[in-house]
Amino acid sequence: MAQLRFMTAGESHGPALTAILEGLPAGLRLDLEKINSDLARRQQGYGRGGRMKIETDKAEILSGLRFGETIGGPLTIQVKNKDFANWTDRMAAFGEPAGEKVTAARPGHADLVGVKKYDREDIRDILERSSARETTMRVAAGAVAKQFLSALGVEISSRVLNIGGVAADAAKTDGNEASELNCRDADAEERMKEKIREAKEAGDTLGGVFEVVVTGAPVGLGSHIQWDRRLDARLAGAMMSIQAVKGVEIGEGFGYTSLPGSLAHDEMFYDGEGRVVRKTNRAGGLEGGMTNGEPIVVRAVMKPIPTLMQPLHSVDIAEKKAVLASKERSDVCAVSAASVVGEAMTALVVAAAVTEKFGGDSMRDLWESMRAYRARIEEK
Ligand code: EPS
Repeated sequence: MAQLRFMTAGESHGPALTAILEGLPAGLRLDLEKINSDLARRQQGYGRGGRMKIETDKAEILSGLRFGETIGGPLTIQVKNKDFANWTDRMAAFGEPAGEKVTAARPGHADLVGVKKYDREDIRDILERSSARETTMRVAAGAVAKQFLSALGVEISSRVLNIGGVAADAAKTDGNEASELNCRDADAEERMKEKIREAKEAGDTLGGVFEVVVTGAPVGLGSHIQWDRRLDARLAGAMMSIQAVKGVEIGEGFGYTSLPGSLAHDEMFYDGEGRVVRKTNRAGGLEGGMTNGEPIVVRAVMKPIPTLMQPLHSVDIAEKKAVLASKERSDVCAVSAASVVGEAMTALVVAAAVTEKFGGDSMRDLWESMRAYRARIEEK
């Protein structure tokens, strides 16, 4: 039984970015527009840099799909880098090295460790792959996973909760889902934009917090049986794998610090029809590493982007002397983009757990297996 898995390839200024998804059941209808609209959502956001003006990311499907339906083979997705046209000499696969080497490392980036570990002299060999441009393919693959989950009644959304210390009121929902910063508190979004404007003027960058919510996931994805089968662990790992993410919490998360046990859990009651219901969801939809039927709630904190227009003190690896870090074109704040990447990573992890639990070489088999399981669960 193939569990859904994926890989990405490509450099930020190389010819193209690629993702391969394996383990999608045959018979899933895919809408290219839904992939492209998530790619566009990832590109938008107040505080994004110049690169987003160059690119209009569009997905091409190179394998695994015929006439809009998956056929069981690996799905290959490609997004071309328009900017490659300006980098053909410096990013050529063959030929003589061109362009100046990048030798001033940026604190907080993969630059210094990367050149040491991979025995390179040009930091560009590292930054091209460590760049958050790679998240384009996570979003493309995630948009496929979202369509797969949606066909099973599972939906995923995200929102930004904090940028540079400006917190949104989590209870507010007057913000537009398609707003520039993906914040549901319209008032806070204006203050976040002001904060980003100030940071930009100061040559600085900002981080923040985003939240991803999954609804409709069946009970029992993941398992308490082994550490690496716990779904909360897999979600946390997937979130931490997003460039610049430094912390993850599920449900009440770090808030548990100030709650006694009597207020920390989600009490269970029977409704009139013998179903177990809860009044709270502090566990964030996960108990014992398994989904419990409540919405899955994951939050992540993104550190401020380490490429600064007012660079930090650092070192030049060629001359072995003190310098200011290199100034690459970059974003002032990419938390709203990260929220779209968070949706994608969550979708990929939940979709993998679904294929693990229900198997199915075809969507028909999978629907049948899920239906029978749900019927048994209902009887409990
Ligand atoms: C990004 C593309 C990159 C950066 C940014 C994110 O493009 P370029 O390097 O050509 O400007 O704008 O990458 C980083 C912030 C980073 O630290 O690497 C993208 O597509 O999201």
